[in-house]
Amino acid sequence: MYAIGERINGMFKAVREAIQAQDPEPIHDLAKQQLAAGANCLDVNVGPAAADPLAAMEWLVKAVREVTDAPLAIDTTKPDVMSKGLELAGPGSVINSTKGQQDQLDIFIPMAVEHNASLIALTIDENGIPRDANGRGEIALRVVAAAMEKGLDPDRLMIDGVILPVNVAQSTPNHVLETIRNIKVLSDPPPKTVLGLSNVSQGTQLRELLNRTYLVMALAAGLDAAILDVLDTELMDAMIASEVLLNKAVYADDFLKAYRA
Ligand code: THG
Repeated sequence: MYAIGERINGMFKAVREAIQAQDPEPIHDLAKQQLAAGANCLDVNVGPAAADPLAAMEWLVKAVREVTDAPLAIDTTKPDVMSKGLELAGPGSVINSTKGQQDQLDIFIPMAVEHNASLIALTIDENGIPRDANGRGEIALRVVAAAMEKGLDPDRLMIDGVILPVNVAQSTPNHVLETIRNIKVLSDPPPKTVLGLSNVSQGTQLRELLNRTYLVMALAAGLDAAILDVLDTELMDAMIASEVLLNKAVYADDFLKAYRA
């Protein structure tokens, strides 16, 4: 599974304060810790409270780049902020994210091609989040067609079925699992699938238990990537055990250690 570390996000107080104070130390630490914990890529989000999101993204990406060349997922809805983030992060980055309506695809698909980036597309459009897996699949199909038309490889496209907190929308986890399974047969080769895992447990009790249980279920449904808390050791252990049980990593008696190495 492609692990995208979620922790460099202005939603977290420590990150928000580091951005405000222009103190790169906490950002350096979060980048290094997440990579050491197994992140393949780092999500970079200035948070909803940033006064000047463009300047904040510029500072944040530069701060991360002071300690690592790892791929970054630039997490913003704003095209100008995305463009600046991609430029500073360099090729091999991830656009996180576009919605599925045509006007958004017309902006973000060419941006992905131009910057040699991957693209996360949410199964949301001008009508909001679909009620079920069929609605999500329809948007995904539209995105796949638009990507083909504009020359973005399906393996550089990641479809996000949009998970919601289980305490608010209890049927959503099932709809998203069904969406992941359906996307595998959308095209040949199919696009990748991704989730913002922690969304499933926002505002609930026993968050870690819900997160790791849902990750295992989503991996069994064929999930390729997740934005998740890689610093949660039990979560990463469950991910590794799933890879072994799904025959995607070789079993060895010390499989946790072997995978981490
Ligand atoms: N899909 C895509 N990108 C995403 C999401 C998604 N990016 C943002 C988000 N969702 C994934 N990242 C997070 C990061 C943190 C939390 C949830 C998802 C989180 N934060 C604590 C909370 O809200 O309770 C903050 C607690 C604190 O303040 O310390 O849970 O779905 N493509």
